[in-house]
Amino acid sequence: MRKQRLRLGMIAMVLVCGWGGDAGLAAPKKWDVVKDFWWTGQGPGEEGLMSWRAMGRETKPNQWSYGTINCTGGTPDNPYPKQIDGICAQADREPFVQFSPLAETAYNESIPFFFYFRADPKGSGKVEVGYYGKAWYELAPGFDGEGAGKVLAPNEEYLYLKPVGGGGDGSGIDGTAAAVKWKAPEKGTYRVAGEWLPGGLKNSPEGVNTMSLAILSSKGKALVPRKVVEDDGPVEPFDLEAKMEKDEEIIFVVGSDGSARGNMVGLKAKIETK
Ligand SMILES: [Ca+2]
Ligand SMILES: [Ca+2]
Repeated sequence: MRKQRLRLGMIAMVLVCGWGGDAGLAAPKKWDVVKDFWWTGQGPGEEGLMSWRAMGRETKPNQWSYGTINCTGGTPDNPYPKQIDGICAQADREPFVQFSPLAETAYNESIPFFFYFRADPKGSGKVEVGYYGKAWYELAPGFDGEGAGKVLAPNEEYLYLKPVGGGGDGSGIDGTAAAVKWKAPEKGTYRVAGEWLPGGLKNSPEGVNTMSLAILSSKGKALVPRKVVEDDGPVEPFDLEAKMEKDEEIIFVVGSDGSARGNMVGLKAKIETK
């Protein structure tokens, strides 16, 4: 009787622990566009960096990077597209420009926000990507609209992306976009899930403003094709599997859709190994 109980106990232990302790499935590796956001810049007197560190946030580069995609360049024989789409992300065109840590940063204590930015050479505005502590005014994603109330303080859910605004005639610069990249550490299949949160101002007297969204791979594939959304529109969820080579990148892109006003979008994204 006692022997049998011992044997049952052994079987139960094996079922729970598995042989050798680590014989179970490897835990998936996970990345989060907001929790992993790294910022090395500094405000006046380095206060920005001190505040960032006090929040326990990342300061070292990791799988994520932040910058702009210029899809509008090229030559007449070999033009880039004027809109964000797969070809923008092809490595041989090298349209992506990463923000320079330290040189292109902005910080505000009261929100707080911690941004990277790059001024458009044509003087039509700045591309911005960053962390924002809360939705601080009516244009910020999550302040109102159909995503209302989703961005609490502190904001642990959404990164902020703003493409360059309209300049001159305000047209044809959808392809001067804000971009967030994630580089696959190894070959494999990854699940990419999250949502876009359109900001801006609905029912503006200036009319309806729109923005464009896409998720691309550095091989030129559109993992989620370009889609146009309106100011303060509903959240746009995504949930996909991507087969990636080592060092291939997933690129989250926001374009202006050729118009100037607002053009702010929040991004929530989690990536994990399958
Ligand atoms: Ca709004
Ligand atoms: Ca627009």
